Amino acid sequence: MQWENLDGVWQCGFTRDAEKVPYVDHAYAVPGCVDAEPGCFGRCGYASYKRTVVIGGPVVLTLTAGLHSTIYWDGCKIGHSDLGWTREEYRFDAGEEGPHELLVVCDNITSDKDLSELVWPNADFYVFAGIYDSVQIRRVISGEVTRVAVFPLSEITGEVRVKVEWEGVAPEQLFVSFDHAAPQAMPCTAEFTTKVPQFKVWSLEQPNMHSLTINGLTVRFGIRTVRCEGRHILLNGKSIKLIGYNRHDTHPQFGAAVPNAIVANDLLMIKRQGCNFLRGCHYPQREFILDMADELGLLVWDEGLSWGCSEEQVADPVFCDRNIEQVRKMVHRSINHPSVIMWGFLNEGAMHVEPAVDLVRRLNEACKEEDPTRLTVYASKTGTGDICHEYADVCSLNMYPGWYGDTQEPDAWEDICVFLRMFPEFFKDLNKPYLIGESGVAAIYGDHDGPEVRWSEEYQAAYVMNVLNEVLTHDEYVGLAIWQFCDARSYVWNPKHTQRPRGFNNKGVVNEYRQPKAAWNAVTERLKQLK
Ligand code: ADA
Repeated sequence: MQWENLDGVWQCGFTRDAEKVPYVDHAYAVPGCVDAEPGCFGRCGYASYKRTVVIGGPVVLTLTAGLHSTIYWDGCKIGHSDLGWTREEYRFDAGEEGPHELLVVCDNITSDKDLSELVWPNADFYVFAGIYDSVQIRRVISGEVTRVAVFPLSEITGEVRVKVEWEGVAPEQLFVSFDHAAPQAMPCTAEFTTKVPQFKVWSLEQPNMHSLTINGLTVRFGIRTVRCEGRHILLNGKSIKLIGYNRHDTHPQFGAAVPNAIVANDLLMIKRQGCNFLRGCHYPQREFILDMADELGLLVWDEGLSWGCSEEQVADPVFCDRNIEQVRKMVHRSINHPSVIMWGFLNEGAMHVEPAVDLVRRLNEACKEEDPTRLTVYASKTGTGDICHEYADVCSLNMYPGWYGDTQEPDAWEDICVFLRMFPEFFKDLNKPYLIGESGVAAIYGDHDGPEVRWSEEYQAAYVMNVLNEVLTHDEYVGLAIWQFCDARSYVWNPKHTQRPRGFNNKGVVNEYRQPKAAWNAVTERLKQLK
């Protein structure tokens, strides 16, 4: 199977007027978010990306865009997606062999009028009208193997379950090769179990990767297992503590189309600091992010897009179906990454109302149907009122004690830790791992007013260190994802976000250009003590 990469410089434009779409007035890089540019940023509207593609016959086009995207081929609509950040595939007949026009129209328009929307105006991260990842196209060739999924079954025996998909008529035989050894022929089958020859386990210390080639299609995978045992998470049979960050995939210059070199450096910073965990907040993670986590040895919580959904939304059938569709696509797409240990969904949703129970149960089932080998989780903000924890494998809460209260004075640090400790105690009868999915406070990069002054780097460092020490020194916690790795674009106009100076969520321990704040240095020093 041969994908043609369509990245490069496309015709492009941004307009606030739907009547003018498609609107192109200059050239722009793809992957890219034209509304990250000065002059477009902060405006609601439509971005059009256009280029010529030379191909013909039945094809499959794949891309990741946001928030909503519509695809046109020679002026005819061939697909639409409401699932921002989801890797979508569009199958169509490209027509005669020769040059054709590909047009992608996407928007950054969030709305609270439609309950089925996955992102509402109050979401605390900027939604870009862009093409977030590589655009690829391939010809449909009957009998061609198009997907190979590898499910590790045992880190002791190296046994794996393999699922194979192909176009149209099944191939006569499968030619199977692990790690580029001489292919072994076998009768064609959609599923089989086998042992990887001379296998090496994927671990945090030695993230060994393998490759599997079937009829010319090569995928990478890792042999590791993850499961819950009471309040522990076991990686390869050993209990682990997850320490790391929430990372928004964003950059002021590139929007949500963060170049690979910046992604690689972000994850390398996190790994070098001594962390082992990354929560990909709050949407499906792009392939390269997971590739880097695989290669560096980081454990990932990959998550469907749905931020702060309301009581009405969790009861809305379209919203529920859309959530399940996007989570299935996320799992299906990212199945071979050993770094991914948890599939997440419904960040800070209305988990205190009855309809949420059914939605969480269905989401958990969908994940397990696609992938029985990983855990499920959601980050709750409904505290002791949450009635859905029993339907996900890991219990996780987002905690900002003392930051969002109405006090201007910092709460006593011990009060904050006492508050945090209430929750693993309250939920201990679930007998599930308990993870702090978010905790942290904001600091303006360069503000050194001292540890008693909110918004200073020192105040943030003191807060983060108190939460980190609490988690490191108490077995009730299976881990912590600090909120957050880098400062991330949010919205400056939303009244709720008076706490978003510059239109950023400033809770990064590094700023938007990845320049460390005092909190980053404090965490680095603390984690050195663990070595
Ligand atoms: C919530 C939310 C995050 C961010 C955070 C904050 O926990 O899940 O996306 O908005 O609050 O910074 O307040």
